Amino acid sequence: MLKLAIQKSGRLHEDSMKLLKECGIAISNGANKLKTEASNFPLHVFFLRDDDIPQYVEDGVADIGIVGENVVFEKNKSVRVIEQLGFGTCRLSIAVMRGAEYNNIHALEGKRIATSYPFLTRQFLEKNEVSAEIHEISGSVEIAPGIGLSDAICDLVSSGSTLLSNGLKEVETILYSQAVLIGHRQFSKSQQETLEKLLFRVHAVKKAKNNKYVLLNAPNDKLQEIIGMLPGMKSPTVLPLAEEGWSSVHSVLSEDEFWDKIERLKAAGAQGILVVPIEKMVM
Ligand code: PRT
Ligand code: ZN
Repeated sequence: MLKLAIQKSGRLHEDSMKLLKECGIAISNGANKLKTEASNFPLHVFFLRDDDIPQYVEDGVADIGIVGENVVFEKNKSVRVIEQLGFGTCRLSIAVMRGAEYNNIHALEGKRIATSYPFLTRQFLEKNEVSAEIHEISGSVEIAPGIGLSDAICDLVSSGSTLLSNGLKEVETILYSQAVLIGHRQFSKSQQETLEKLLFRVHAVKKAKNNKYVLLNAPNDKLQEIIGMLPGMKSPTVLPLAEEGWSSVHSVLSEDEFWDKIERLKAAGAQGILVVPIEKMVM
């Protein structure tokens, strides 16, 4: 039995639940519960505040957890990052008033910086040999300069619209973050086996998200050229069509090469191109 901690509510809750579902793990939504049990996998799920997850994992109250790297590095507990999960992406940045003069990091010398990330902010300033006053506040950090509480802030940014609407500009990025699976350091043999089972499924889900299944019709005289453009898991599948002189080609394309390849396939004579999302991909 493995105990997994996920965020009870907030930005990572939905995606964490979705990942479990995509891994075929059935749990009831526990938004109002502390704990639930998967019905088809040896997993208990705890619903906690994200800030508490590294501590619970370090203490072994939970064996593994899903939390932002920003929280993992800020809390600096004895846990290990097992896998990056690709959601909850954001960055931890320093921002100053839009009108403030800022040439380089030394503009922060002697300034007051409001943040909920005192550890990472201090570490960054020390690394850059800047001494500034850190004011730890727990919420609405972005309003601090506007009300005269600080000269700068260090906070999470995703779209940048919060900074913009508070008259702030981003000047330094301390960390790029995404949700990660963390774990403590002493798994029993059976826990390790369960973790490996879970990771096998997580990898299949992640891989599928980065790939598309492509089906297309190709005239036989262009077949070799078209096949040459397609990787496939081993090589593309080619089936004859009912219409003489044509074949159906099936393959898998990765997201980043997708648009470029589709254009080239069309130019080479491919027709009726269908692109289908892949649910799981096991290599
Ligand atoms: O209640 P609990 O303590 O569990 O939740 P929380 O309120 O501390 O965290 P929550 O749900 O806000 O965020 C959970 C995690 O989501 C964070 O630790 C990050 O790993 C990740 N994440 C991704 C973000 C953002 N993007 C994000 N944009 N967390 C917060 N923000 C906030 C940011 O603090 C700022 O206020 O959104 C605002 C900026 O967004 P933009 O789009 O305007 O730039
Ligand atoms: Zn929190």
